[in-house]
Amino acid sequence: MDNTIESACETGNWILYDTPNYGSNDTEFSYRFTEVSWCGNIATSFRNMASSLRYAGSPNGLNDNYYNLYEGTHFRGREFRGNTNASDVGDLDMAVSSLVVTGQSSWTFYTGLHYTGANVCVYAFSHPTHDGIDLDSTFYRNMDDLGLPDNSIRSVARGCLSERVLGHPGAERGGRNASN
Ligand SMILES: [Ca+2]
Ligand SMILES: [Ca+2]
Repeated sequence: MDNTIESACETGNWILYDTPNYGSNDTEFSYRFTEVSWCGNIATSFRNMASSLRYAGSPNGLNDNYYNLYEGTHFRGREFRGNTNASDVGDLDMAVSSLVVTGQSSWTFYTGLHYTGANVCVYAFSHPTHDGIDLDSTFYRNMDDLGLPDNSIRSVARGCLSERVLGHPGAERGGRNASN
């Protein structure tokens, strides 16, 4: 199916890449979906381009609390992910350039090991729902949007432990792709 995908039916957070191996080259384009039971055409700008794809979010439940950190901007390259506190982020130490948060919990990201340094708390911004099935997620394509220096994240804690908060809890759920 290389370079042939033009439409899709999907649920959850999916990221498509122009090249194999999830766009390990930092100049490549990526394209993302955050949907529940959606079918449709892929944007013309990315039609017949996808050469790899991967899922962001929990492997266990659609709206389980989870985070995905990426080495490249736009969710490219190597990944560090989890659903619990991480006092370090393994191979992505001082390398994170984009991230995804899924679920109703907030997560706090730190520029120091063991939950120290500059920090920011992130709640989901996007709240699609369909037939009573909910998804909450947020994509930060670069660190500018998060307000932290590029390649600075070193640890992650569950919950809102920062004075700086992006998004908020208890967001209203509207129709498909409702945001707040
Ligand atoms: Ca391609
Ligand atoms: Ca990086």
